[in-house]
Amino acid sequence: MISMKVYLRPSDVEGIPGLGDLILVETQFSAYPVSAFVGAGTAAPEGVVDLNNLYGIDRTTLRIAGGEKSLLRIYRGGTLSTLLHYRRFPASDGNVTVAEPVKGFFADVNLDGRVDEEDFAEFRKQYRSLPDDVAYNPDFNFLADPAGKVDAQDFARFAKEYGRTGVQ
Ligand SMILES: [Ca+2]
Repeated sequence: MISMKVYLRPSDVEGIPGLGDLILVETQFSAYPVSAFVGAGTAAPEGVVDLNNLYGIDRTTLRIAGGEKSLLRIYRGGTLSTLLHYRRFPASDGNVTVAEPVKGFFADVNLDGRVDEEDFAEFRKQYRSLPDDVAYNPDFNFLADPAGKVDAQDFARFAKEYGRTGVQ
């Protein structure tokens, strides 16, 4: 099982933050995504996704070794915006555990091993966004600064890595 905390905007502190958000987990190894509601069976703003419900192409339970690429899509109930988080599945020891999905190298946004124009296209969508914007995605605040804006400093960090291949 994986546990994903959804991003809460600074102005979301009122009420029950994150409640009503839907998490969808997709991986290339399964044609069928799995979903979970944030707060169902756990405390918001966390959503727990049962990876035992992932089915492989042969329609049997997908065996997860850990490290497989996945895309977590967060449909935000309050704002109707969608946040995309590229992650890898945590390593599994065969027991039932709850772990957070693993981030990759920051500049290889889509985790395909290359820092290229596809990553830049994702970055560009987030450029100049602020922590309170409905589509703000903290994955793109490469340089953790107090203001949190996705700005020229983040772009500079990204640009330094541009063109890299074989990124783990
Ligand atoms: Ca990439």
